[in-house]
Amino acid sequence: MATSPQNHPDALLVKPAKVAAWVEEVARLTQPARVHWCDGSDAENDALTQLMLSTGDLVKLKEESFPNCYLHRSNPTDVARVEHLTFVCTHNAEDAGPNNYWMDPPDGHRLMDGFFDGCMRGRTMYVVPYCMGPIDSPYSRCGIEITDSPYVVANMRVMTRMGRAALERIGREDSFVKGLHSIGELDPDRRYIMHFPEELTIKSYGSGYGGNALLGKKCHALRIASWQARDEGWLAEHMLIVGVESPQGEVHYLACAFPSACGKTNLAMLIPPEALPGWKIWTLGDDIAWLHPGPDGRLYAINPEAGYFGVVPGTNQKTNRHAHDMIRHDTIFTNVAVTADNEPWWEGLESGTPTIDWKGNPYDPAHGPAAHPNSRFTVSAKQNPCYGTMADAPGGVPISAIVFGGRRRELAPLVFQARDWGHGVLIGAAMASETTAAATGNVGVVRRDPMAMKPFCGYNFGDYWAHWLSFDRRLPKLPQVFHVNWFRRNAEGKFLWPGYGENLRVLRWIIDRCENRAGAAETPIGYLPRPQDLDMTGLDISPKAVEELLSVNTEAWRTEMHEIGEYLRSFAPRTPPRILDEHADVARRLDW
Ligand code: GTP
Ligand code: SPV
Ligand code: MN
Repeated sequence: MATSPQNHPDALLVKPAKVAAWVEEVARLTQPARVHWCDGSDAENDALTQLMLSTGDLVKLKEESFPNCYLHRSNPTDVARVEHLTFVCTHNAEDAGPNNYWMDPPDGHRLMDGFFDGCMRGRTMYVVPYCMGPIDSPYSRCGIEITDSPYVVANMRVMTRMGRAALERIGREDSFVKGLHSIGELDPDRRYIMHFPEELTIKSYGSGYGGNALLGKKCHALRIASWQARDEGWLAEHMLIVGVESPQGEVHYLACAFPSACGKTNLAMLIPPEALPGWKIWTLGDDIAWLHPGPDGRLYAINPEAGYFGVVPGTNQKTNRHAHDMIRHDTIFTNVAVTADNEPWWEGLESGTPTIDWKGNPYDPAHGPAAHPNSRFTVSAKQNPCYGTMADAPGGVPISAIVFGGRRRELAPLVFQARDWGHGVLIGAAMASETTAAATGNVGVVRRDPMAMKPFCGYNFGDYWAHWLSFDRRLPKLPQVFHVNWFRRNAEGKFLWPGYGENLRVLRWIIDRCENRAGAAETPIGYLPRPQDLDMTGLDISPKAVEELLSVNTEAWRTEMHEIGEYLRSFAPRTPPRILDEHADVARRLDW
């Protein structure tokens, strides 16, 4: 790609011609007062912060206890992803599949360009070059986000490798993902998140929030990347990546897919309980994994992100001390409450009293929680006390186990293991979970969320399952596949399993199964640990609770398998026959 001569203040940035041409085209459409190419420098970030403090986009938090921390209050109608306004535009509607809202690409462009026409008048248009993944990794992919939101720029700087190095890489490569974003009027009736995977293009209008607006994240690294991954033989997944080191120094890497607000950040930063001395946890990623067949026939993972956009409520010294400590400096908080002396506050924090709620009003418990249930922190991964430096390894880390998981008060046991890869893909495809505040709509309703990708798969789930199934032809050394559920409840509605740090006991069994050194019972749905197969040293849990957590209710599972069958078949004619065979196999075992 050739480069064009520089045009003004950012004179030190070399602007690749393809990028410059697109930026000009967008500027003609959106009519900004100024164009700012972001270099990612500290000086640039300081200036943006000052600007946002002056406009009220950011509020400074108490410097003595929360140095360099800021609060952003988003528009109260703009606090979560909007799945009903998120579209995948492909020439053939079947390619987007029943799992996506679809529009014909020309219609999608017409609709969006109508919104973008003149929308940046009087505003600054920021050109944000970013790299998803280590800057020197062959697996990384770059993009440019054009946005009129300085808050988005500040977040993209933390969440991605943003600025000069990314632009240089784009200059060396031939393609980049084009993401056009404007907060518009923040009007829910003029809000769409539109993807054109065949053109590597994203257009997002009318929201400034997280996954709707930080286009490198869900829009690029999952929806567009999953499409590319299918064509190129890899996987882009809604997964954390964690390294588990035993007291003997043996390290295993796990990639775990849990739906939004179902425990990825927490598991990725797990603090080993005192009863399991010598264990260490390394966080590689907390939300997205790109998985590639590696040279030795194993599956390798990189985290395309550089920061965490994590759920705030529930974070405290006991649940996750690392997260609690990590967000005490250099953090952007979105939609939390504040105390009288201007410290951030959220439900689950064990000290302080909220005086101002997330909307900026005096706190009144009659009006709901003080912090929004989907309030978030944005923080650099480097601030994580258990940051795994292998996250920067260009070749990624080899994955021993893939773990699927949902939030289910009933049915799904604490953990079970797939018989083989095909069965594992069925388990992923059959995942279900209670909805959470991460997306607008009802909370607590069980829905199918295959591989935790319901909101994020950029193409037809039928094709996606076929792609997953194909990996046993691509990979001689497949990871083992498991399913976990930390969220089972008893008749009184209490969690049966203590969760958080104690989840390490389950990870241990998973690793030991991968190494063929742990026992299990064979059941119709897969291998389950018997109570004696889990290390319960020092854990205060009743034998009855353990029995319930490790039981398979055949009758309930028959009903479940029936529903799963209907669901899989609803993707016909794209449902792969092989996944129906896997389904029939489990159904047959349940009828024994
Ligand atoms: P996204 O960023 O939306 O993709 O979510 P995530 O999967 O990273 O979820 P996160 O780890 O932020 O957890 C969401 C909520 O689940 C928080 O309120 C946690 O406190 C809670 N949670 C996490 N792990 C556990 C657990 O093991 N047990 C219980 N009971 N709750 C948990
Ligand atoms: C999720 O909802 O899964 C998130 C937050 O990780 S967002 O970036 O808003 O999608
Ligand atoms: Mn997520």
